[in-house]
Amino acid sequence: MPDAAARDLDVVTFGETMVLLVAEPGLPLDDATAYRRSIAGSESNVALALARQGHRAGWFGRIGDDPFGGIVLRTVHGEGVDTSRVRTDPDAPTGLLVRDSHSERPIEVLYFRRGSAGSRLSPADVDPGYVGSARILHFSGITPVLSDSAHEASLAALEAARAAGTTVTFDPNIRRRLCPPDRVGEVLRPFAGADVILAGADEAELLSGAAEPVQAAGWFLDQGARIVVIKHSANGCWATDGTHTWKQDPVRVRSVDPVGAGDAFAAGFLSAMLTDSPSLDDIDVAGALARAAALGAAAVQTVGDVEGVPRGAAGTHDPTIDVRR
Ligand code: KDG
Repeated sequence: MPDAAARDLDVVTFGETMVLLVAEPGLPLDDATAYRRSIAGSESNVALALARQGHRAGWFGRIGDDPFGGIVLRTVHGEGVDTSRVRTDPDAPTGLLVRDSHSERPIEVLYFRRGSAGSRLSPADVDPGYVGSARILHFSGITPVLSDSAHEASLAALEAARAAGTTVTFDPNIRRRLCPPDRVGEVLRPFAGADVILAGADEAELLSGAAEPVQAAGWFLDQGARIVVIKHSANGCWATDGTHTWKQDPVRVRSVDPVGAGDAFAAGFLSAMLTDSPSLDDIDVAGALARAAALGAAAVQTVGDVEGVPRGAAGTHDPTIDVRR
C-alpha cells in the first residue's frame, strides 16, 4: 500500500447515495407514521465512517438536481468527506430508500431508485487522477449491479487504481433486490481479485460457487486477492491470506438496527490498514479485524446506517470503550 505522504487522500469510494427515511423504531412500514430523514449508500457510509475516524476520505457519484441531492451532498461533505468529484445530473432524480429498523425481524426496504441519477454513473464520472490520488480505492458490489454504465464505471475505477498502484478493497454487498442471484457471479466476478475482500459467508459462497466459506476464500485468493475476510454476522469473522488464518469473536452489544454494520466493519478494517500497516504485506490483520468488529458493533446500537459510528482519531481508541452503551 502506498504511504500517506505520497497521496492526497487515504481512501476514495464511489457509488449511489440516496435520501433515507427510517420508520420510527420497531414499527413495520405498514404501520409507521413518523420517519427520520438521513442518507444511505454503502460507499459513502464507509467514507463518512473513515472521516469520523480522522482519515482523509473522498466519495464520488451522481446526485439529482433536486433537494434530496442537496441533502446527500451537504451531509457527506459536512462529515468531512471530499465531494469535489460528485456530479449533478440534471436529467434524473436523487434516489430514495425507505426502511424500518429493529433487530429481530428482516428489515423491510423500499427502493425508489430505478433510473436515478446515482444509477446513471458512467466511466466519464471516474477521474483516474482522483482515484490514483488515494492510498485505497474502496467500493461495493452494489454499484456494478445498478446499470451497465455503473458497471463500466466500476471497471474504469478498478483500472485507474491498478494503474496508480492504489490498493483496492471490495465488499460484494450482494443485494438480491438489485441483481438476481443467478446473475451475481457474472456481474461481480471481475472485482473478485481486489487486494482485500470483505464478504459475508453467504456472499462469498454465492459469488465463488463454492459449497462452504473456506473454499470460497480460496477461490478469491485464486482470483488475485491478498487478504479475504469472511463475516459470519453475529458469530464473528475470520480472515486468511492463504498461509495464515486470523479469527475475531463478535463484540456483544444490544442491536437496535443492523443496517450499516458491514460498512462500519469495512471502515474499521480500512482504518487499521491506514494507521498500522506500512504495506499490503504488513497488515496487522488481527488488529484490523478487532477494529472492524468494534466499529460494526458501534453502528448497530443506533438507528441509521452510520449515526452510531464514533468520532475520534484513528488508532487512539480502545474498541471496548468505543462501543457506546
Ligand atoms: O450497507 C447499508 C446499505 O445497504 C444502505 O446504505 C443502502 O447502499 C445501500 C443500498 O444500495 O442498498
